[in-house]
Amino acid sequence: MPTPLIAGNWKMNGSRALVEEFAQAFRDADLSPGVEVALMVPFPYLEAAGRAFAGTPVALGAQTLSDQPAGAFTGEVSGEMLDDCGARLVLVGHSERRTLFGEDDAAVLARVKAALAVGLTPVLCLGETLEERDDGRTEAVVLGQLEAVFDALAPDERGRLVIAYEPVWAIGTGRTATPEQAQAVHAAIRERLGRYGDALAAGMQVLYGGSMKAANAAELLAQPDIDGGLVGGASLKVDEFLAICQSAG
Ligand code: G2H
Repeated sequence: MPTPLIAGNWKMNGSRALVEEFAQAFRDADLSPGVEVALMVPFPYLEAAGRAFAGTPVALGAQTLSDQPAGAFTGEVSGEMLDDCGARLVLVGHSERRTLFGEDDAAVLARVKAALAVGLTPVLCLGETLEERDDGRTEAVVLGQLEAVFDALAPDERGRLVIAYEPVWAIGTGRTATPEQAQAVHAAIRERLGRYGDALAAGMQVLYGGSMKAANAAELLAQPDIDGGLVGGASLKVDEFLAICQSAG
């Protein structure tokens, strides 16, 4: 069984004060050592968060990265810069990046490779829209997004990713996939990962994201193929996020 991972995605929210509030709470928290915790904070807070989270169980993450290593790309942030600021993980292919910023499968793959090149753990996000689900295309879409990356990676690279399944219709809507709906897709993801090796499939952390909160985390995390959560809105409230982390242990 993979170690459970609860990753908070602050999106374009937060402040220095919130970083300090989380650091204090996690310094004092009674968390099971069997749970991994990460917070994906906005770029400007990375360095402060890296310092503040030192000595806590919280690993630092970012929300995206450039596909380029350096150069004349105004406004972009490279993987090496994230690493330099202490980030260990980075989201890639979040549905907001795919839909609002036009990142297609090729762009997602390029960012996964850029993250791997500097030793960051890419958290590869997959998910179908409501229209795709209603058309019965959930697995085709999600597994297609998975294969677009995994087919192009070397065997030794594949095991360095984390996967997050986030049904687009459940993101920030308050509408959560039922545990059974989520488990069905997670099982399909793990089965497809088996094409790249049984050990890889068994060891891969596959997180659920989409309106996860303290009230529904335990039943989602109890599903056999759900190895953690990618938490958006509920990761902005320290008590709520801590409760989710506790329910994973
Ligand atoms: C999905 C999730 C975190 P929320 O985007 O990535 O956000 O929990 O607010 O649905």
